[in-house]
Amino acid sequence: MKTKQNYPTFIFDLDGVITKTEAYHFQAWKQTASLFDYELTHENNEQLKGVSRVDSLKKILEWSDSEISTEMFERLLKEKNDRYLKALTELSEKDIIEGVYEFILDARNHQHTIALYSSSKNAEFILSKLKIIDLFDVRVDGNDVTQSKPHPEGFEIAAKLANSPPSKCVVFEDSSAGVIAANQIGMTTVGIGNADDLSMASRICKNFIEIALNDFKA
Ligand code: B16
Ligand code: MG
Repeated sequence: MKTKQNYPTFIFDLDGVITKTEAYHFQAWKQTASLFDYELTHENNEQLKGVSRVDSLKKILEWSDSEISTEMFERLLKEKNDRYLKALTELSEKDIIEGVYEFILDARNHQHTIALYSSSKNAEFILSKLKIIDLFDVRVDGNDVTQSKPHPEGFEIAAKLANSPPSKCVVFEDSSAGVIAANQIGMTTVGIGNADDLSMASRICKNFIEIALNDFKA
């Protein structure tokens, strides 16, 4: 990929930054947790944001003090994902979070490289439903990594594919796991959402209405 040396590369998270699929994950996991008589709370859900499907189920088992066989583990992962995908049936471009599409277009017009790093193995499917898959020069998702957020592997891969040093990458994340991961390798982090959960981000914004391309001028 051609380097655009003078401009930071923007790396976007998907769930919670580009579209609000987090509520669907929460509903689907709630049902899984209820099998263990465990009521999944919003605090629990904050800790599941950005975390892979496998690691999410491990956390639920830990919280509910439960142990299950490998077969059951695989079955619950599949059932959760089936519920989640069913909830996404009607997902469309109307579900893109306010301001983010316009920001990406503006950034593309100003020669910024646009990358995605999502922990989701459904990322390509979701981007297609939102009809924005072509906006990304680089896409990394849960299928490309061996270790999920808060490990920085996915951000390292995205930076490499974008031909950009981590210090020249700006990451937009709604999860503390994602912010921790990107901070670890010296990327600039912009937390999108609740300030309490994202206090380690370089900057925190409620949404993209509060963000302008000029904020990232070198
Ligand atoms: P899937 P992100 C993450 O996406 C979600 O925040 C997290 O809740 C989910 O468990 C994870 O993807 C895996 O998703 O089950 O679809 O593979 O926020 O990194 O875009
Ligand atoms: Mg997210």
